[in-house]
Amino acid sequence: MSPKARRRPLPDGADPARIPPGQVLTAPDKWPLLHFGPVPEPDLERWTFKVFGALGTELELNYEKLRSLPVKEVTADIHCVTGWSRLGDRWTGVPIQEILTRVKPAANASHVMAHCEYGYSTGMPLPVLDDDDVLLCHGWNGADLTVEHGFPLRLFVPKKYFWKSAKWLRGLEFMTQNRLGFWEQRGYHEEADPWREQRYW
Ligand SMILES: Nc1nc2c(c(=O)[nH]1)N[C@H]1C(S)=C(S)[C@@H](COP(=O)(O)O)O[C@H]1N2
Ligand SMILES: [Mo]
Repeated sequence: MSPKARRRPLPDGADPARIPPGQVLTAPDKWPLLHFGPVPEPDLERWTFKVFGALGTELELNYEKLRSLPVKEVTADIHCVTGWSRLGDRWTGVPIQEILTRVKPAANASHVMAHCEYGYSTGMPLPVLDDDDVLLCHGWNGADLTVEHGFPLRLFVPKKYFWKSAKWLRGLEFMTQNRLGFWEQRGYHEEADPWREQRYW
């Protein structure tokens, strides 16, 4: 770790072993905002979330249906590729495995693309998505997400750099081969593991 990576002293109780190389904690009351383009204005009457592609059954949910699905809370750390991390926030949403058991990915489905408002996208191998800590997230520390942070729905994939946690999620596309998402096309690392500092190509 470079000495300048620790500009801020760790708050009491923060475990340095939870901070990946080259990352700095935000102040506890600061959650930075980062996105490309404008913040959408959600229209919950018309909003839909679609799961499509290489599946046994496609699925379309409206907002009410989405919020009627089972939820769980995951306590997890987040790491932005630009260098900030936050530890131990509580993230609430529909466990991805609730969705996977409903849509039944095809045997040859290997990758998933998250599709968002205004064309933002990010992709990952199916086993990255299919994990216990991955959520279709609508809540943070006990309240609904704010619109700026992705309400009504964001993907939450805490083991990867935070650009994989796509805000304003509208669809998941199951694919039989890899495709690059918005930042991946612009030079971000496809694997995005913060512990291996897979930031950019
Ligand atoms: N739809 C959308 N989701 C997005 C982005 C974006 O530009 N558009 N930026 C990503 C990046 S680079 C980061 S670091 C996180 C930031 O989330 P936050 O603003 O809630 O901290 O959102 C990710 N999800
Ligand atoms: Mo980011």
